[in-house]
Amino acid sequence: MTRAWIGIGSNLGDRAANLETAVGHLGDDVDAVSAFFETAPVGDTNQGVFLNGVVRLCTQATPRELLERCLAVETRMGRLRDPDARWGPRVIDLDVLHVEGVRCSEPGLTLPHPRLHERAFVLVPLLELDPDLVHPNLGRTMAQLLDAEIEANGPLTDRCMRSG
Ligand code: PH2
Ligand code: MG
Ligand code: MG
Repeated sequence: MTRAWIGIGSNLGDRAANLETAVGHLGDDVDAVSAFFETAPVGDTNQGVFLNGVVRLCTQATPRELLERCLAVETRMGRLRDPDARWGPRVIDLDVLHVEGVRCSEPGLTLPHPRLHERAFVLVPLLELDPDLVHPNLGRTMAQLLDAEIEANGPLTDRCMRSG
């Protein structure tokens, strides 16, 4: 069994229900779910506020199978991909963030996720689950990476707040 971390996000419709539904669709492999966080949109800032979280799986699936599982959940939940708005609003987004012991760069699948370390909306929930997890390419813990992110982008207030 391998541990894997999946980032989940939504900024359309009932965002909390969308995240809960996605967790349900990830099935029996779900090992832990972070709190959900209200996060300001990164990239295309002209869209609604996101709700983000991280799910830890304990799984026998390969990284490629995990990617396919995530895409299948997105499709099942009615996600429509607009090629002109890669970072636009979405009912649900599931990203494979990290798989224990895996470093790869293949078409459609780079692990760890290439932007993991620069996104508070990923680091904050990841840190809640596994603060001592080390990024295999950067050699730093999630806690250290979040410190660096805050150093670069300022306080989390107004851009990543625990929901509820
Ligand atoms: N996802 C993106 C782009 N920007 N911003 C926030 N706050 N949360 C996201 O999940 C997110 C984003 C592309 O997947
Ligand atoms: Mg994403
Ligand atoms: Mg995605």
